[in-house]
Amino acid sequence: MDARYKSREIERRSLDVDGLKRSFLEWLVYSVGKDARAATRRDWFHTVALAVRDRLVDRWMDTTRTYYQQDAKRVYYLSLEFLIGRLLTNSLANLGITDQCRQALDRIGLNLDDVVEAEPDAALGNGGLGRLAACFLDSMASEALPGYGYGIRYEFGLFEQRFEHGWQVEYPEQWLQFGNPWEFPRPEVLYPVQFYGRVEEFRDSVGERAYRWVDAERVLAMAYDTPVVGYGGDTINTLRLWSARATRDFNFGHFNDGAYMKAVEQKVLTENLSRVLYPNDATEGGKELRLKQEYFFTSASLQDILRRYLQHHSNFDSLPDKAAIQLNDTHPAIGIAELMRLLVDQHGVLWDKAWDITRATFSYTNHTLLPEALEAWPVRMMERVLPRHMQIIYEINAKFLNRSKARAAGDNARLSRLSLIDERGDRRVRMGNLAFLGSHKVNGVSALHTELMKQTVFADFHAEFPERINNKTNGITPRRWLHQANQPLAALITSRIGNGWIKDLGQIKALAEKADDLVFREEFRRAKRKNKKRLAAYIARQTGVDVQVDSLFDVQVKRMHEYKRQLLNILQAIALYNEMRDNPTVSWVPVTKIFAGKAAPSYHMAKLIIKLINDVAKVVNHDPSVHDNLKIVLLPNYNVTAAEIIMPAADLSEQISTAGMEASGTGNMKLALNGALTIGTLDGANVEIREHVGDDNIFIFGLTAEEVNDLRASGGFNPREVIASNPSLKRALDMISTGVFSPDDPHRYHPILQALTDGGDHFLVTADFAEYCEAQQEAMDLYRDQEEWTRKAILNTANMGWFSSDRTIMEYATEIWDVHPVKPEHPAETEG
Ligand code: D6G
Repeated sequence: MDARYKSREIERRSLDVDGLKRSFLEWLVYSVGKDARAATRRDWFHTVALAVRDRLVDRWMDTTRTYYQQDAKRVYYLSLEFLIGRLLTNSLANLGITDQCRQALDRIGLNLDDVVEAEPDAALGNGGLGRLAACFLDSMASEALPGYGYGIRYEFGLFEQRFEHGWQVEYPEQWLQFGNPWEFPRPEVLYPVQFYGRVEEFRDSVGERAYRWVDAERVLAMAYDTPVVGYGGDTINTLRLWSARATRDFNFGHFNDGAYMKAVEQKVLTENLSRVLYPNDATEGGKELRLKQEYFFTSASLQDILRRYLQHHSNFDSLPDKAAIQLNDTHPAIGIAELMRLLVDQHGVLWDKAWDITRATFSYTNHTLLPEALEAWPVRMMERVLPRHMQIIYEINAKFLNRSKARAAGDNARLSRLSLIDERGDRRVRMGNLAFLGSHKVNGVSALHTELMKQTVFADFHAEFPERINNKTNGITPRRWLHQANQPLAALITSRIGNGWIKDLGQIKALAEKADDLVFREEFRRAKRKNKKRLAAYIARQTGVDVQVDSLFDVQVKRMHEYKRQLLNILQAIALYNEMRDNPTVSWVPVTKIFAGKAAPSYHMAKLIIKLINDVAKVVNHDPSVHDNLKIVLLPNYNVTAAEIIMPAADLSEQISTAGMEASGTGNMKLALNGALTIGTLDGANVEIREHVGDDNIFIFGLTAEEVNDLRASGGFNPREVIASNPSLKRALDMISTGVFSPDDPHRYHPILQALTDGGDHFLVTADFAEYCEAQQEAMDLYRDQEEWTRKAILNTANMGWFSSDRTIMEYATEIWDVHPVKPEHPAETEG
């Protein structure tokens, strides 16, 4: 090879400061096409990202090649959402070249932190479910598991949230506007995906009845690959996202004048399929485009999975030994009917055999018990959009109900609950039931949630298949959520126990004994204070509000939803505000209430609660009589990047959902790992967090899931009585209803007050109010004793090791997928 090329090839791999610097300068000129004088911050971001990307491509190829060579069993994580956030910091840290990169940029006169700021936040998800998928990708790569993510390359991610006069207003999030240096377009990886049309019956070559789907509309799914760097950079997996492309017919057909414009219009409409992420955190049923998105990415992914499998195999017998497909919620559940279609209609596999293969390949994660959030597609829509799948679903259902009939012994109500079709009203396909039936394992995402699944939504299925439901408590990646997001604390931990915790978070337990060490406590506090200063500056930039760094940072960040009860939090804030005004001579613990979160654009109640928080903040923050002892801020546009600033700075973590309604939560884990004390109900993973951090280091209050259930069932709950008997609650509500916070529109909050009274207070805000205020008081009292508070904060960090997504993912790998770590071979490196 020409020496010039050889040296460039080596340089592409070089991880030292000089090599990086030379690459940066070269990339800026030859790929970004700018010279240093004219380069913007964004140009530098693209330059650095491309140079870093160079350094992982070889290992990416090696990883893929090793999987092929060993014909390893792969796991395919199908998810409609991947909330990955920015990738530069993550790639640098996982490759272990953050410091080198910082120095290389230094030598060019640039600051890495500024460059990082130019990266858009990839918000291809709504909240917990999508962020979980992103943490799982990180953990699979870090645990050397052959894992692939499959999803949609939305052109517009989750909307950008701004506040205008305190109201949420949505703007498009154009994350791809300036290009995405991390992705590799694969225009040759194209699969046809069909919609509509009809099903034709015919006799196959041996005279058997067979079906084909004809007269359908075709869309092409085109792949974009993003490398997923595991910690240490040894394993680099693939996230494959699909983008919709019109078929070539649109481009090359012969049209007369009118038809030409129509055809181009049609092309645009077709490609709308991957244009935008649905901004709902609980599915809004009945939207045809959503059904098409789900089928689009699922079908393309399955075709790709079978194509890869067939490179090594000539029949489908060992598909379950080579591929595990995980359904992240019911969004890809149509995949069960699709795999049946591909196996039976396209590859001639017999029905019963295809069904065994399908069930052995799929597994399903349930994320919610809320009945309104369980997907159910109108039969009429399914028949029109996916006619062959509807037939297949009927067939699966008929066989299943036939089998169950004998056991049901005339219990028709039970049979109709087990059915894949909800026959009440306009008939609907229950995607949860399909996912359950077509999977060999079904899991919940926290111990409590899994128990409740057995007792509620899937009680009948659980009786039918008692081995199928299992629990996999969610986790978070310690790389992004501690090592990268909280550098002051990460450095302190490493200085005491080494850096083994980054890969094996269980090691963090060793910090527990340092909780009694005065010097360590002082340093722990100093790290927290640094993070709080950073957040305070961010708050000032975003909202114009100055907050005291030494106040108690009380944080509730998550989607705006009635069951998450931001309303309970703001009511307590009003009560505290009143107390402070009534007792001006008391020396109050200064408190900063920090909220952030988006509401689904059509969720009026959640949007009204946003407005209420902003209205209350305006009054409280400008009232000199509380002497800055209380500040309330609602940060706009909560996303992964904002979370990385907020999580490390929190003192108190609000996890106050109505018990039984939050499946797991992962924000609760991020905050506790970063040394926040939780104030929470016994809901979701809070239950397990309490078990790990200990009862003394968490503030638990409120009704339990069982009590909530009993209270609702008894019908005896009267919120008006509760309000009447609690003067501080009554006063807070009176202030809202008389327009103290909305003088321009005193009736603005009528719907909220109505829901809390005549509406029966479904989320039991009033029922939990008194205990919540007591728990808040306890937290404030404890905060006065900084030594004791810090001790408990350290014990939180030290005891959160179990909540690493590495632990979660290894449980999936061994108990559901039967997938094992594969160490990639790196021939170029071993050749020297
Ligand atoms: C990823 C990684 C790359 C590989 C490509 C195709 O982009 O190394 O060549 O996937 O892999 P298969 O989809 O053919 O397995």
